[in-house]
Amino acid sequence: MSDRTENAKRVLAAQTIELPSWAFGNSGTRFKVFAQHGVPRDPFEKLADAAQVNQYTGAAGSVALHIPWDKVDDYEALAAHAADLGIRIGTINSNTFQDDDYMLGSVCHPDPAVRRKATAHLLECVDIMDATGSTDLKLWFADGTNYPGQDSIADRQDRLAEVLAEVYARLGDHQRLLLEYKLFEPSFYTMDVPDWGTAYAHCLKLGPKAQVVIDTGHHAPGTNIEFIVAMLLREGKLGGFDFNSRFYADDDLMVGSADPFQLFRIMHELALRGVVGPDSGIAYMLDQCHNIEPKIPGQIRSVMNVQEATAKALLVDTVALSAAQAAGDVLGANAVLMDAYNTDVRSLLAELRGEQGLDADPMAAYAASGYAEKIKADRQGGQAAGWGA
Ligand code: RM4
Ligand code: MN
Repeated sequence: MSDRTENAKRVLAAQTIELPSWAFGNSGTRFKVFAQHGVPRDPFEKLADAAQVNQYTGAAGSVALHIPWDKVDDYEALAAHAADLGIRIGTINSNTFQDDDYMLGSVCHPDPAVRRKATAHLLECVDIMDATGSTDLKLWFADGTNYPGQDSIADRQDRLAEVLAEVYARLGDHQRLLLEYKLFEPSFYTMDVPDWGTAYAHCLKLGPKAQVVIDTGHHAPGTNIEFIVAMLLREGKLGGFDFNSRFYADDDLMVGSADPFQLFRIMHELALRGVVGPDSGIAYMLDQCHNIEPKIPGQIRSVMNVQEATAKALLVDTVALSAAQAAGDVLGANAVLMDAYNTDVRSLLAELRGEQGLDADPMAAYAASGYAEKIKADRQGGQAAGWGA
């Protein structure tokens, strides 16, 4: 086995990808939420489903919560339940976009009372981090405007900065604030955090515990995301990823399904800098919805897609690449990259799984386990978790 393959296996064995609790509940588009049988009815059952993904991939040991969707009376009990299942609670995601009060925004709203309410929610999320042992607070704001003149662009930034500073001050030494940007939707004229530059500017002002999150679905079509990755890494401000894929807008499809080459290019930038592993300070997670496909295998497939892109990125012959780049060998450099991308890494990953005591084929192993049939039979009655609940 070549050194590169061996190194790839070592890095892949340690790689972890966080799962979003909301991927296990019912979801849909703004036209229709499709109910599936056997979906979790509470956060405890969401964790149980997430643990299945970890059981068959060995690479998904943590779950992100979304508050208030995952509100429980006893967060210590929820964290203990996760530990019993061999996983842990990861990022805490705030939600200031589903309350009537937030029609004109939350932390950027012109009314100080609404801003206060949103701030209180964010501070509550930090309390939940304390109770669950979570270290990352992920902030995504639906704030923005639909019409020119609707509100002051600059004043909204001041309001945002003020709230962020208050939340930042509440963080413990080991906790971080991860700020996520999104170009458009739900607002269409301006979003208050539309791009990485805005997120970066706020994080820079806040301090070292504030970092930027890249959601792969949150850019204009054609945006070179790997360039953003390289820039944020260079500035030490890349805090995490929300992986998914898109054809048109924020489609939240399975990562690597629409554009596996883009995912490879992103992983290449990360592999070059040696920041693929769990100690990198980069929170890698999925942020997807499975509207028409079964959810647990959808998550398993997504984890595998990230692993495949990572494996290919780790197989890039970086010595040959640097030599070709230094020599100005345009075609040679490109060929080195494409060689890695065109490598079939499925057998390497199957072999690795065997070494880890996992089934070589996680999709087949899950399908054969009977878990899907069991939850369909067991989860009768109660209210299925779903979009907006
Ligand atoms: C947003 C954003 C957030 C996610 C919500 C559900 O578009 O991507 O990260 O928490 O959706
Ligand atoms: Mn996201």
